[in-house]
This record gives sequence, structure tokens and C-alpha cells, in this order.
Amino acid sequence: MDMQDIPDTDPQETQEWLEALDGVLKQEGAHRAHFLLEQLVDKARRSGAYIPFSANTAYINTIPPQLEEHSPGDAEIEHRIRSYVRWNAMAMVIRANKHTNVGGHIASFASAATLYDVGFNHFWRAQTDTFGGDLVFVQGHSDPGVYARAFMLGRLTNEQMDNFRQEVDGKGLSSYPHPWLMPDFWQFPTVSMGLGPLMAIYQARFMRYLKDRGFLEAQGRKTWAFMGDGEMDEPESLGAISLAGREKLDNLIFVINCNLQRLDGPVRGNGKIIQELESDFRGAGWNVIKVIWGGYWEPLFMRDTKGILLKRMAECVDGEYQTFKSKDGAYVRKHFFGKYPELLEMVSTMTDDDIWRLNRGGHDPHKVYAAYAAAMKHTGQPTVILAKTIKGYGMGESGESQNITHQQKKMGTSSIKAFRDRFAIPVPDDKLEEAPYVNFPEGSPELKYMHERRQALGGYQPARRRKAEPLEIPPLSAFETLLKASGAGRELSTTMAFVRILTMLVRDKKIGKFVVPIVPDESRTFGMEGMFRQLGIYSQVGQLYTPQDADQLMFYKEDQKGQVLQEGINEPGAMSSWIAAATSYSTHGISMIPFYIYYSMFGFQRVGDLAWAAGDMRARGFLLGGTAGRTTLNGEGLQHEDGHSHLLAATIPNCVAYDPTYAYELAVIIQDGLRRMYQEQEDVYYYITVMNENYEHPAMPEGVEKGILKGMYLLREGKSKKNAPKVQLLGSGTILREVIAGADLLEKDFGIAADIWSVTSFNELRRDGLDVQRWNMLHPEAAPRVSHIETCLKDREGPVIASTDYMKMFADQVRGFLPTHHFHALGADGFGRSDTREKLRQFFEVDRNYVAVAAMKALADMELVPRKKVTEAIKKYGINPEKPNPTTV
Ligand SMILES: Cc1ncc(C[n+]2csc(CCOP(=O)(O)OP(=O)(O)O)c2C)c(N)n1
Ligand SMILES: [Mg+2]
Repeated sequence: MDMQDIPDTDPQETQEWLEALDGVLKQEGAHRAHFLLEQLVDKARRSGAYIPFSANTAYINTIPPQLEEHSPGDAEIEHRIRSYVRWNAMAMVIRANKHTNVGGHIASFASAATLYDVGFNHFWRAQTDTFGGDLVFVQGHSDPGVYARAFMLGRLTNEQMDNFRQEVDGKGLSSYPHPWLMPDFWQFPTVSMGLGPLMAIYQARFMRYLKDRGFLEAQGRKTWAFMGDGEMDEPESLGAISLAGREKLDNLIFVINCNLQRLDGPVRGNGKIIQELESDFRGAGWNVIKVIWGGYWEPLFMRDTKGILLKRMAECVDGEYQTFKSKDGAYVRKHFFGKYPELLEMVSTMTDDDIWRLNRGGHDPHKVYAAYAAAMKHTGQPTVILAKTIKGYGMGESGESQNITHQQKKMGTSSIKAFRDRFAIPVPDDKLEEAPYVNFPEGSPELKYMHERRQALGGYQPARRRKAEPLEIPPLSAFETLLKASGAGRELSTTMAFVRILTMLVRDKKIGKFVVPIVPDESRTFGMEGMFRQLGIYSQVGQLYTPQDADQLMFYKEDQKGQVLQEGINEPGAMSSWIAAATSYSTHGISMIPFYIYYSMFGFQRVGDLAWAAGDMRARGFLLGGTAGRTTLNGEGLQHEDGHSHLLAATIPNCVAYDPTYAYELAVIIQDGLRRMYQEQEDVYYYITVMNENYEHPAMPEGVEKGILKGMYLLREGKSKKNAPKVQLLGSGTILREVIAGADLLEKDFGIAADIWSVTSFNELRRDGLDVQRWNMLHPEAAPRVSHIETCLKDREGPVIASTDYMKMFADQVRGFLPTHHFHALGADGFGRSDTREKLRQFFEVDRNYVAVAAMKALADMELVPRKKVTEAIKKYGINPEKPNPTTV
């Protein structure tokens, strides 16, 4: 039952208890009162009463006025600075939209200005030679305020401001925080709602990991993350808060701007978002600081001896609170205070303007300062600050507290005028329409103050570091055992080959310690359990129990210095850890080398938006799609058997993807990846699929390294009688082995000479092909460039047949770059299902028999073999021509 629903059956008794409590509060203070209350609840529970925990407190500020820490700043100067920032943020959106339709947001920053201002002036420390810097996740669409401040500090020019959202000519400012587009400025992309909060938690956690492993000192650094109240509806926003609570991340501060509105309307019109979030976070072990009411309310609270004002505040829902601020003081008097005569009486000496001035906590710099100061000092828990604000604050009739405000990018002259007057901006009437930027003159106390504050905090923010010290990468010869043949009868999978490479890397004297193996509860799936003992699983409390398998060689070892991140069944979290590690070169100046291995199906398709953000963030690291391939991962069925992750990888411009077959290919790819990302510091990341089919691996043929990296190389030359028809067979991953077997059939049964190409990356071949095609289009009279695939195939005869364990579209990517139009791509389109590999490859029509038949058909189309030979092949290989298309069953 809700507290409010329990009837008061004995008011006198209630009064006595309350008076007793009052006495304790007055005489002995809040701590003692809290202790006594807990004792009472405990006693009641032990006596058998069912008293569930209520995670909510009253709808008032968590920090009472007498405990507020005071800002050492100059409140008046800060107010003037904030006013100018507000104006410029508004002006840049209005100006950008005068001649364009590029959009932008005014209302969100208008509600959040104080929250950012206090942080910039007093709390957020920059990265310096001796201090690592605080990490600040800015709410994406509040960025005009951040640009406005940077402009006033001389970090951005007038021209850049005027080119907000006009980036193509290189003089603009990005719509939202994007490190890809502004690599010296933005660190964290946040505008895909929910990813900021999630990534911030893992950034804070990764900072701990780096500290515990001895890479850096904690230095009291914090991760601050700003987000909207509407954004909290994203599962990603709240999905990892229990991790932050459990791991006691007191280096993490969330600031949720509760302006009560999202894009379409109220966030919780019929409830109270602040109360809802309070219980969510408190239940997850967070320190919750509510900043609901501004200082102007305090005299009223003092007079509220009977708690009627508090009762009114508690019973009002957010929909009403929003409506109040879209009206005026008279309306608030009538509809808020007017509900109870005592309240009307309480405000009887106040004018409507006085009532209108009653402010919300998130707009009161003193309250915000006190909350931030308390968050900085709090230990043992992460802190969330729930700040109540007004969306579109200052926009007046153009948007203040109005449902349409989120998308307002224009304001009428009368609203601009009201805005100017409200914030005392020195712009004359005849200039209002053009909304010129304002700044404090050189030498003015305000500008001096702004610079001084930042100097005191170590420098300007936001700022992003592009490079770290390069690492010394082992040469390919370090992986020698993988470059040799595995040996007769010695079978292994590419997953096992990968684990061997990883093991070699962690043992490397130079780079071993920088390696971060990450798994979402799948170590045993990939045969990595040996690393538990060898490297330890990271836990900031070490291991508080004797593991069940303690007597075994590879026992489950948790360790404060553990290197492995075992993230639980949590792909978004594991991906966020990977991102934190993969951008550590920038955020911490330490290049970490993360290898995140997971079921390939639960990669891009599950956490694709994070993978996109990783590209934006210039992440450097390895993603391993484990047990990949629609027919190779054979027993797991429809939800597991991935046949498209490479196509999803191809959507990310700086993701380099490979589908290798042999251990030596894997070694070459990983070694070169290390070189490119950690020695050359290229902003790319790798996606590599590894499979679980065991087979023998040959020795690396001479001189194929370049081809492996470019995407294809000749594995075997077709051998047959002179003048025999020829075909070019392409294959990748485990299906390359079917292609080889198909070549044998063609040779043996039909005397066809088949050249076999190992295609390590159809994605890279296509990129190269497109790039060459584009250059040739733009340089029509120059000697044409030739793509790698064309270089490989241009002097070869016969049609081209490709087969892979992925959708046909995967191999089909190269169609336009072949010297012949006789091309047939086989692939595993359709829903997967479980069966033996052999049957699945037959079902999906990617096996040796289909390779042979497709080759015969293509030869017949070229009139190089008679058509009846194709029929003969179909019969010979037992293929039913009326078999349904696998995409339909
Ligand atoms: C994943 C995702 N979905 C939708 C959007 C579009 N969008 C941008 S802001 C916004 C409303 C945000 O409301 P809130 O979080 O309350 O922020 P406020 O502007 O009120 O501060 C929406 C729906 C987005 N950016 N990302
Ligand atoms: Mg909102």
C-alpha cells in the first residue's frame, strides 16, 4: 500500500510520535533521528511486520539550506556570463536557420544553462601534464551552450558559430558532439539517447580498472554525464546503473536535467519523474541528490509549519508543474496555492511577479553548486543529481514550458526582445532580428573571470587528445608457430588460433599489459577459460570467496589486478567497456588494446548503435565475432547462426572487417591491425570473424601477406590439361574449404581448371573498388587506376564463382569490380536452423556441390561447356532442382 493510502486512525498518537521525533531532530540532529527511525523499522520487521522499503523521500531538496556548501564564486559576474552564454546559444541556432533549414535546439540548453555554467566555472578540471582531467558527457542537443561559451573564450570564431550545422566546407560546428567531425573538441558522442549514460558508467568503471592495474592514479577524477529526463526512458540509460551502484563508482556523477518535458510533451504528465528516478537510483545503490526548489521558496518553507505546502508540492503532478510555468504568477496563485486557503494566505503579501519568481532548483546556481560540491565529496557510491528546471527557460511565448518548445529553432522578435530584457543583453532594438553574438570586451572583469576560472581548473574544455605514445608492436615472426602448417592430424579452429595469438600477445614484454580481453560470459564458449587463472578476472574487491574449482589448474580467479573483463551476460555493457578501452589513448593518454569476443550474432545487430558511436569516437581495438557463420555454428539455430554481421560491419566507415580461414591469415591481420592502430595511430577498428570448425591449417605461402591484408590472394593455381575451360573460385572463412573441395570436383569430374582465391575481406575489396572507380570517374583522361580485385583477376580466364557462410550480398559486393560479368555469388540467405554442418551447407546451397554446379552453369553461359553437362553435374551431385529456395522455408 502507498503511504498516502493508509488512513490515520489515531491523529493524537500520530502527533505524539511526530513531536518526539521533532525533539530528537532539534536536540540531537538528523543522524540520530535517522538512526532511531531505522531501529524502529528494524524492530517492527523482526517482530513480523511487513514494511517494504520506500526509496522515496519528500518532494524537496535533499540538501537542507543549512548544509549547503557555498560557492566561492562571484554570483553577479557569473549571472552576467551565463546570460551572455544563453543569448549566444539561442542566437547561433536562430542565425543558422535564417538562410538554411539545418535545425538546432534552443529550449534544452535554456533549461540546462545553470547546470553547465556551475560545472565549467567551478568543477570540471581539464587534462594537464599532471592531471588526467574529468570526463564530461554533454547532452547532445544542449551543445549550442557549450559552443557559446567556447566562442566567448575565443576558442571558436564568429564564422564557425555562424556555420553551426554547416560542416561540409570545413568551417562549421557539428550538430551534436561528434569526435569524428571535431576531433580536437568533442570526446564523447551522446546524441543517440541512452548511449551517453551507459558509456559514462563504463568509462568510470574503466578508470577504476586502469587505476587498479597500476596504469594511472585515481587523482579524484570524475566522470560527469548530462542527460535529459525523457532520455531516461531508454533501457540503455538505466540498464547499467546497478553495476555502478554495486561497484561503488564514486567517481561517477549523473546530472539529469528534469525539465519535465521530452520532444512531444511531458515526460511523466501524470506522475513525477524526479520521484520515480529517485527510487530507481536509490534502489540501485546510488547517492541521490534532488535539487527541486530554488532559494526563493525558502521563506515559504519556513512558514509551512503544518506541511501543507509540502503536501501540495507532493500531490501536484508534472503535467501541472509544466502548465504553471507556461502561464504567469496569477495562474500559479490561483491553481497551485489556491487549492488550500492556508497556502493562499501564505502568499497573500506577495505580488504575482513575486510568485512568478519562485524558482526551480536547477535554475538556482547556489543550489546547483551545493549539489555538485556534495557529489564531489561523496564516497562509496555514484551520485545522481536530479535537477528540476523549465524547458525553454527565457523563451517566453516562443517556447517556455510549451509542448512545442523542443523543436523551436526560430523565435519571434517580441520573444527575442523579452529574452534580451530578461537577461539584460546589450543588443539595440534595431539589431534584435539579426540576433548578433555578444561578448565581453578584452580586459573586462567578466572575460577575465571566465579565463581565470578555467585556468584555475587546468585549462579549457571540452578538449580531445588525438594521439598517445605509440606502442612497440611485435613483428609477424613473433607469431611464427601460426605461420607454419598445423601438422598432419593437428586440427584447430580459427577461434583456437585466435586464443593462441591472444595468449602470445598478453605474454609480450612490450605490449602484453596493455591487452584487455573482454567477454560477455562466453569465455568457455571460446576456450578462453585458461585466462581466468593466468590473467585473473577484474574485480575491484578481489575475491571474497573460495571458488568452487579452487583445486583446479584453471580455476575461476577474481582479482583486483585482473586483466580480463568478464562483463556478465551483457553485450551493451561489454561493448561500452570495449569503447572505454579503445578510446583510452585519447581519454587517458594510454593506448589499451581491447579484444572483445562474443557470439557474432549478438554483435552489430544487438549493439549496432554503440558500434557506430565507436566509429565516431575513433575507437581503436579488435572486435571478434566468435563462432560465426550461418552453417559453421551449426547446432545453435536461428537466433545464433549469423550470416550478416559482415554486412553490418560494412556500414561503419572506419571498421575494417575480415573473414579469415587459416591461422596464418589471422596472424597477419592481427599483427597489421596492431601496427595500424597502435603504431601508426590510425583511427580504425577491426572486426574479425572466427569460427569453431576444426581443420588442418597449411603453412603460409610465400609472399601472400599483402594480398591477405588487401582482401584476396591466389591460394592455388588450377591445374588441368591444356585448353581445358577455366574458372575462378573465391571463398572466405570456413566455406573456402568447400570451395577447394568444389575445385577438386570440377577438376576430377569435368576436367575444369579452377584457380582458388582466398578472400579474406569482401568488404575491403569493395571499398578499394569503389575508391578506384571514383578516382577514375573524376580523372577521365589520366591512366586509370586498377583495383586490387581487378589486378588479381584481369589476366585470368573463365567465370567467377564465390561462396561464403554469409548472405549472398556479402560476396556480391565485388560484382561491379570484376573484369567479367560472369559472376555467381553463393551465400547463406534465409533464417538459420540447427543441423549438421554438412546438411546446412547443402540446405543453404554453399557447399562443394553447389560451387561445382554454379561453375558449370557459368561456363555453359559462356558457351565453354555444353548445357547438358550442367544437368549432368546436378544429377551427379544429388541436387534436387525443385528444392525450395532456402529463403522461403
Ligand atoms: C535513440 C534516440 N531516439 C530519439 C532521438 C530524438 N530526440 C532527440 S532529443 C529528444 C527528446 C529529449 O528529451 P529529454 O531527454 O527530456 O531532453 P531535453 O531536451 O528535455 O533536455 C528526442 C526524442 C534521439 N536523439 N536518440
Ligand atoms: Mg526533458
